[in-house]
Amino acid sequence: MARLLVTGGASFIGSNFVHHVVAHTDHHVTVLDKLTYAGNRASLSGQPEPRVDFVHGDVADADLVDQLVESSDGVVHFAAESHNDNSLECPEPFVHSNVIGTFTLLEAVRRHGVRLHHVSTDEVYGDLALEDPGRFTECSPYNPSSPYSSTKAGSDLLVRAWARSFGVAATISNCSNNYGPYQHVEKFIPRQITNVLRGIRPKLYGEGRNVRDWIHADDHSSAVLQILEKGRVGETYLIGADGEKDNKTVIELILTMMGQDPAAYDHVPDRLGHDLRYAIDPTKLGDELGWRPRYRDFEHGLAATIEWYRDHEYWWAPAKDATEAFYARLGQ
Ligand code: NAD
Ligand code: TDX
Repeated sequence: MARLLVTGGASFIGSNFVHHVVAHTDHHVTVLDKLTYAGNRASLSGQPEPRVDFVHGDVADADLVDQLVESSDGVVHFAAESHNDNSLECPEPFVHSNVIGTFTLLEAVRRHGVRLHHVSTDEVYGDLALEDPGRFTECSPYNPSSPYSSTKAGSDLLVRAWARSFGVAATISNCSNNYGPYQHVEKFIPRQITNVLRGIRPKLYGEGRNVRDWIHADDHSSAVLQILEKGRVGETYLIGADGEKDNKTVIELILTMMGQDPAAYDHVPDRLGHDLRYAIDPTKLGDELGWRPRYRDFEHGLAATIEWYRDHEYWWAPAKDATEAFYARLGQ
């Protein structure tokens, strides 16, 4: 049995990963999470107590991180500010958590010789043209657009430098857009589902031709666990599940699946610098580690996600009003 430290384990994807590790391994998990507006302890409820410990703290707190890393066999790093729209309004917490937080963790794993898996995003590569047949690969050049993606790019580059110069045993993954249970209502899919549940019209940025490459959070978790267990140290792996869809298609699908008129949504002003298209080529992960996604049918996964939000209003309702007030200030 290994002792895993999971930073940001109360997040959407981090909590999914903790559930996945508890179900599929005998590892012990210590979660380190600051419980920002995006963190939610309720996302970890139902975990058997001896398997998961929770530490409330900041990944940029060097003393705390040193102590936790020293008593771990491996670290999986999810903690981050993750929302592009917030980063355009107020970038400072992104620099703190994503850059300083990753630096702090790297110094600790370097001191204690502990393996690190760094969880990152395909947004570090910028965007692709809508008509471009290409997809991102591990060799794509870094070209981030937003304060969020630039701080994630910065954190990836720190990990690469600490691996090369100091021999830190690190891997990196860059994944596409996740969906599934426990995602904050600020994000595209849960925002529209909970809008419909509240009788608010869904909101589409601009014309909605932007393409995202959707993957279920459970598939992201299984990929991260495989990279941690079998991935080659020093390597980057892209994670994706061939899920390209434009935003207009997704919003109309949500409305239809929820029994509404598919045209009953509003066009709102576009995001600044809005990336056009993300698309992942996951060949390396499949060929080297044999990873395959389990959720191959987006509509099936979306239907289950809609049901989850219907059944878990207690989980999302406390954040809904503040989120919509934020968007109202932006006119979105
Ligand atoms: P989220 O916004 O749901 O949660 C972020 C979590 O990090 C929260 O629990 C928050 O409390 C914690 N946190 C923030 N700053 C912290 C700090 N300084 N110290 C400790 N904890 C802190 O995030 P998410 O969408 O689940 O994303 C998790 C990770 O996965 C991020 O690193 C993100 O960049 C990456 N990622 C997300 C997606 C996606 O589609 N959401 C895709 C690819 C990669
Ligand atoms: O109300 C909305 N209407 C809308 O059209 C919202 C919230 C979003 N959008 C659009 C913007 C994007 O094209 O939907 C798309 C998805 O938006 P987000 O959910 O904000 O995700 P995105 O900006 O693509 O980034 C996500 O995927 C990569 C995560 O938030 C990042 O953390 C991850 O790195």
